[in-house]
Amino acid sequence: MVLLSPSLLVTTVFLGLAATAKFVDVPSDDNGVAYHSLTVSEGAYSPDGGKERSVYFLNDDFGSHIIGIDEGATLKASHLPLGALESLLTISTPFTLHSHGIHQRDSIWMDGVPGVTQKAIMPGETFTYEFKVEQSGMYHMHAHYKALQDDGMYMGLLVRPSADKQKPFAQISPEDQDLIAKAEQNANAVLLADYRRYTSTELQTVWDESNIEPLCANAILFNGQGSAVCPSRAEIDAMAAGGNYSSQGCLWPNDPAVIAFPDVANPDAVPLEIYECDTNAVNSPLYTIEVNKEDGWAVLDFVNAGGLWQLQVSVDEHPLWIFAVDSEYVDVTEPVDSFAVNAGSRFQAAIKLDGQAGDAFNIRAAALTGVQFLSGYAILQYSSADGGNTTQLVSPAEGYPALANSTAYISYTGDSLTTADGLAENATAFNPSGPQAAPFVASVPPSSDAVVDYTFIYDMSRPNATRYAMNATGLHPSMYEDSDPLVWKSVYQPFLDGSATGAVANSHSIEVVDKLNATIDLIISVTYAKSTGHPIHKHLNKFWVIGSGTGLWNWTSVADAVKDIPDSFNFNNPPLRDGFNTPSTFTSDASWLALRYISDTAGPSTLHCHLSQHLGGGMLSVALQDMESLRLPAEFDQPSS
Ligand SMILES: *[C@@H]1O[C@H](CO)[C@@H](O)[C@H](O)[C@H]1NC(C)=O
Ligand SMILES: *[C@@H]1O[C@H](CO)[C@@H](O)[C@H](O)[C@H]1NC(C)=O
Ligand SMILES: *[C@@H]1O[C@H](CO)[C@@H](O)[C@H](O)[C@H]1NC(C)=O
Ligand SMILES: *[C@@H]1O[C@H](CO)[C@@H](O)[C@H](O)[C@H]1NC(C)=O
Ligand SMILES: *[C@@H]1O[C@H](CO)[C@@H](O)[C@H](O)[C@H]1NC(C)=O
Ligand SMILES: *[C@@H]1O[C@H](CO)[C@@H](O)[C@H](O)[C@H]1NC(C)=O
Ligand SMILES: *[C@@H]1O[C@H](CO)[C@@H](O)[C@H](O)[C@H]1NC(C)=O
Ligand SMILES: *[C@@H]1O[C@H](CO)[C@@H](O)[C@H](O)[C@H]1NC(C)=O
Ligand SMILES: [Cu+2]
Repeated sequence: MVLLSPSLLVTTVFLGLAATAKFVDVPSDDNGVAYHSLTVSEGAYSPDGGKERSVYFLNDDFGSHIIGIDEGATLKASHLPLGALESLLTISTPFTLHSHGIHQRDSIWMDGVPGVTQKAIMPGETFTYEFKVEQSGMYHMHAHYKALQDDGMYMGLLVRPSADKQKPFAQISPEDQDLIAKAEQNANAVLLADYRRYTSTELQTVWDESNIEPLCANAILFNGQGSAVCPSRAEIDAMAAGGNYSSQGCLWPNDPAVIAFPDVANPDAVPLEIYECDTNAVNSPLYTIEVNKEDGWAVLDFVNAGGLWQLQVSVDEHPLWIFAVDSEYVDVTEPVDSFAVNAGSRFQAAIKLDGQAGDAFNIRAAALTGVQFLSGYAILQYSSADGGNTTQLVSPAEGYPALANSTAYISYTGDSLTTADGLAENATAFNPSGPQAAPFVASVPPSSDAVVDYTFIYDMSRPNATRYAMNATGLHPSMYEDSDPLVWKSVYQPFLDGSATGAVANSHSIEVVDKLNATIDLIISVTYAKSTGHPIHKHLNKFWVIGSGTGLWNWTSVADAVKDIPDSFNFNNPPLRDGFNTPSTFTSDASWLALRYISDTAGPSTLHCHLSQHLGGGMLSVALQDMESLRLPAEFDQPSS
């Protein structure tokens, strides 16, 4: 491993220039190792031309660092936090990076959860993540410490499938399948993220002081680029249907709909500027994906790397053939016009390049929430024919950046548009539980009456104004992130023998699975109203989404529930995912999600809500799986003192 010398590091000063996504191809060496040296640094930046704020850069890139490796490679990414250099360049916080969706079958100590699979990396330390990637598709790596992901600490990881892997492209077009496979190899990776002009630490302070969770983003970024959008008052009022929304399209902090704990809420402690749109930030250049009509097809790989909103995504006038979800090929039989991507999830789509050379089309991402109206934009630009000009972008209305004059499939709030809006046909949206979400290579869970070794029922609740819980009190980051990790025997043993005491044990969020290959049901039970949904993410291997519903989960097992409500379950072709949203509780007081998986890896399996403020509020649990067989390499085990 080559360490950069401090003098070299000082020269990597970022000047706050607009970031452009730099896709870095990381080929494997003769030993199959793809080595990528990574520097995490800190500085002031504004992606949209508005107020600067403190952010993190990965190799000087903001929100746009993406690497590509080949399936089967061993990725070695070395993180070199800048230590005692000048203050602008000093990363002042501990952190870890989690490789989201990567199985870590033989490398659980590389899963990147501080206090669970490793000790947090301290300022000035270096750490090398090294693991074999036996999967393919779109992934991301992101901070798993506090809500640092929201400050830009994330990057893309595109794993190109091996040539002999079975691919679903003949289902899209038998004659074009090779073109699509080629487009997949040259995919355009897009890291989506909601952006806020305030750091996660500043927002946490506002939350603590007001007892009102801040729920207002300022822009939606595509690979670190985006523009504020400040629709006119008339336009906001038309969307608001009588509600009182700010210029940023957010419900004000004194609105009962965003106050969960009225007795302790103090709206006056919330700086209202958080909720106002910055009209100076409207003309920032949009991220542009250039495509060439001669290629016939393009592939777009979207990741929701944001921590706040689920996003509805579409490309104007280009139906999306969604061929992989959460990096798993799905049964793609017809295209859709848009899809909803929950925080942490990935959608890979092929589009047919039916536009004309020089044409431009808008790519849209709309926040899916009742408490904010917000869309972000990027541009799909067809290269011009020789000497030709490309389409001029123009602002469609007051408060919008310059956009293409193309026809939308979704509204500013993410709803599908219809013939009533002038479309020839109603726009369609991907159904995450429908047949098109089924794995392409059949993967069937143990059946409805299977022997289930463990049923864990998680009460997704809000113990108080600043806390979220997976169960009981929740596992707040302050309870584990800075501690010795659960992979160490001295730390996990008390949980196995029942002698654990203290806050972590009392959180009732550490479960024990005593054998490998156990069949485990996870019931995610949301027991409070007005939840837009929790995007539940499981580390290590995937789960099957076997059921969901609204109303209170009142059974002790899936088998009992199947007897009462068989239509709420699917054991034939359920989605195979590593993240899935619980149903919203706007029209009922409760909802549930039933997930089934096989515990095929020895070690702690982390399960949590992927919304940063929920994770930061304590919505996390850990299953200690077959810990007796876990063998840590000496350098990751507890140092003997
Ligand atoms: C909307 O809320 C803001 C902030 O609390 C307040 O200043 C304004 O008067 C309210 N407008 C209406 C029409 O209620
Ligand atoms: C391209 O645009 C330039 C400047 O607007 C114009 O002079 C030129 O004629 C255009 N060329 C074509 C092929 O349209
Ligand atoms: C946008 O396209 C429509 C239909 O093609 C056209 O009528 C309209 O004039 C265009 N608007 C602008 C600003 O170019
Ligand atoms: C299209 O959407 C409109 C408005 O929601 C609805 O009334 C109509 O039935 C839909 N048409 C079709 C063919 O589904
Ligand atoms: C949730 O907490 C309760 C105690 O409040 C406990 O009995 C139960 O086992 C916990 N559930 C899980 C999945 O840990
Ligand atoms: C919420 O609960 C946590 C843990 O029990 C406690 O530390 C915190 O002070 C509570 N906050 C409020 C606002 O009650
Ligand atoms: C677990 O399942 C895998 C895959 O079926 C199998 O290879 C392995 O031997 C099993 N291990 C145990 C301990 O059951
Ligand atoms: C559980 O809920 C279902 C559906 O809401 C209902 O039909 C059933 O009666 C309930 N069972 C119990 C024991 O409350
Ligand atoms: Cu949540």
